[in-house]
Amino acid sequence: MTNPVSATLEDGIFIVTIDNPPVNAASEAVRAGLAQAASQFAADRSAKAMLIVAAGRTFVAGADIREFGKPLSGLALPDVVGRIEALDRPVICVIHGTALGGGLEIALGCHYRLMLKSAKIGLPEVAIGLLPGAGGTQRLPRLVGIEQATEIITSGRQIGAAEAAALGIVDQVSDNPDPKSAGLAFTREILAAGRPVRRTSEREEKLAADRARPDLIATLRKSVEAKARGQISPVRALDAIALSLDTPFAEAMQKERAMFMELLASDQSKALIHAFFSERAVSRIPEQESGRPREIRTAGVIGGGTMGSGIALSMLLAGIPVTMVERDEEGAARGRANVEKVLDEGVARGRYDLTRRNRLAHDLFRVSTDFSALREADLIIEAAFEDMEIKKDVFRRLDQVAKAGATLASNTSYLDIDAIASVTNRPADVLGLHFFSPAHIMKLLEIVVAKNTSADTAMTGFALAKALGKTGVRAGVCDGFIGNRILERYLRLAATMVEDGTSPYAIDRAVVGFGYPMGPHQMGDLAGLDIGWLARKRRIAEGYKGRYAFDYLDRLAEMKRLGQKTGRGCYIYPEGARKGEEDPEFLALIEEIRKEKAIAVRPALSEAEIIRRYLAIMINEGARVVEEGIALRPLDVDMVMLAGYGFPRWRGGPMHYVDSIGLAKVLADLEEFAAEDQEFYKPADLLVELVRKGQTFASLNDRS
Ligand code: 3H9
Repeated sequence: MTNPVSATLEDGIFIVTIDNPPVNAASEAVRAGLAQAASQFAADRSAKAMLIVAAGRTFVAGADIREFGKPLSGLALPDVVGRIEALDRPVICVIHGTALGGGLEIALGCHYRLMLKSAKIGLPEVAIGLLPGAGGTQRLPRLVGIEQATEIITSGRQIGAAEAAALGIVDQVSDNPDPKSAGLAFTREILAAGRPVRRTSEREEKLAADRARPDLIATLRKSVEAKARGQISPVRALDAIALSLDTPFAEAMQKERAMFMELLASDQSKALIHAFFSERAVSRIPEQESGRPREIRTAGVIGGGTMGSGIALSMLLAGIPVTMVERDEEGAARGRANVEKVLDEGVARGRYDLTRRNRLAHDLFRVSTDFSALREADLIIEAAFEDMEIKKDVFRRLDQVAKAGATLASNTSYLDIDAIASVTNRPADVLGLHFFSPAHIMKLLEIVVAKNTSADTAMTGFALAKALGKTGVRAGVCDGFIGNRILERYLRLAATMVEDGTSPYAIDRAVVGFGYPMGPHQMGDLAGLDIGWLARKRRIAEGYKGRYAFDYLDRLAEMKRLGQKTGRGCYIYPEGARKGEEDPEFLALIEEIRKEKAIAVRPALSEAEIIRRYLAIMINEGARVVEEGIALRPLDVDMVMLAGYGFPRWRGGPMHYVDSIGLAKVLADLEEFAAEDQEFYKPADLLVELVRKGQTFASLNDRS
């Protein structure tokens, strides 16, 4: 094992450097190296202080997540931090890049902390189903108090230098971009001032104040539980934080460790770690072998409606200049107004100031009615009306004006990219970029690689996703790509269950109970019921196959009860409310339709039964999407459902989830349901094959 931790003595300062690329994770070797350095410093009486600094782009980004799931080997991180804190001369660290999780916990074990201005800190363990397990739940409350510590630990958010200093987590912020020289200067200051050893674990002032607030933990628990929506790690993190009030430090550390180990063994942390690695693995695509992304300095967007303006915004917010082209002056003005409205909201919410807003709205953003305004654009995204002829017309015109080497994309959510590309003389430069509404917020970007899309073009799509801070997932061409194709299945299932006798409200409750932020009817109301209605009309025109059960939603759309925007849809929204109330008239309407269609109504399904069906149909379509090569791997399906469709992240996505409940069980469920509708529930060949071979979906994740 090479030692990633080195130490030198310079001018009486014992400098310890951690060098474990790419993110200096606290692996077994790093832990051993730090412990060894601490012993060396303890023995070297000529050293007046110890300075911990990291090489490369960041301070320690946490424990080594790759070691999780394997038996602990070597020293545990909390012990290493304890040894550092116990040293009898000042220990200082300098934070650059990101000090996250175990990385920040090492820093909290130091006696003084310097942070570079550009750096960020955080305890994001809850995001992977854990809690800070190297003293974070005990030391942070001693610095910032219980309330702040709970907010920081249960949100897992990253904190900038100014806030960290204001909260008292770090002692000083430095403008010096070089961690080592900044750290040395700070250490000399501390020595010159004769500042003493100051152990975080011995600081009691903040906790003393919190002990005088008897209801504090109970109040915090209510809000943490509500936000966690079924995820256990934030709630357990609060349990651990609460120990700091009444349990001696050493004993609380042992309990923190036990709770950490309990979470590490949980299905939730396995699912969240799967999501963490899948988020990174999705960008591993076959095209990276030969393709190189093209630079995107300027972009164009066709269409200033909801999608077009959202796409323009997401690029503007990433600093990419955008020219938006609309049909006429009125459309252009509307497009600009859509963009500016959201920018104004950003100012009102304090996300950025007026200067930045004006820079984005005026220096970086242009609207035009002339396609030739797109002549210089490196990337042009079409977000016109969802109609093949309109799209083809747009692409013919783009082909005329776009410069050679420009990337041409369509934001279609289901149309055939090959057909769209075929009207240009450069199909290799064409791809699908399927954004989700609201495009400047939603994390998912489906990158649709068509038959003729070149590797460079595909890679450009992925580079764009990264620049926009989105999760790009590669999809092949089919109706609905990955996400909407699976969505179509479970919406159809929901409609069938309603027609057959189950309340739409029970379905929403079951789905929310599973961990989704909302159920299918709440989602319909939020998006606008006209959207699904129009999509179904198209499907009917193209020849809808199978049982049609959406009459109850079509009827609402016909009555102009379109959801939140009209104050009434599946739910009633009292003036200004975003949470709907159940509507007895809607239930009566459903009853009427059941009678009209002479449906043999069955007893309402239980919530467990609703979920059993919901998952079976979702997983089955996920398997088909993988089998057909529309998704590269099961993990790509998981990322789509997590980043774009609200599948609870702590369940890892449908394909990870099915591995944990057993493929054979889902196959048996499908075979049972197939008695009701042979075609709808027909098991995917891939599912059948995996069950036969006794394999999991995870076994397919290694191929790329
Ligand atoms: C913890 O600390 C528990 C303790 O409380 C208690 C212990 C007892 N380990 O994201 P990137 C890999 S829990 C192993 O693309 P960026 C990552 O997979 C941990 N590997 O870069 C990728 O590999 P590849 C708490 C890690 O610049 C490569 O590094 N900490 C780890 O966009 C580059 O990563 C966290 O949860 C890790 N900890 O973002 C922080 N982190 O190239 C997790 C990264 O093979 N990490 N890798 O795909 C992050 O949030 C981001 O990676 C970071 C850099 C912000 C650091």
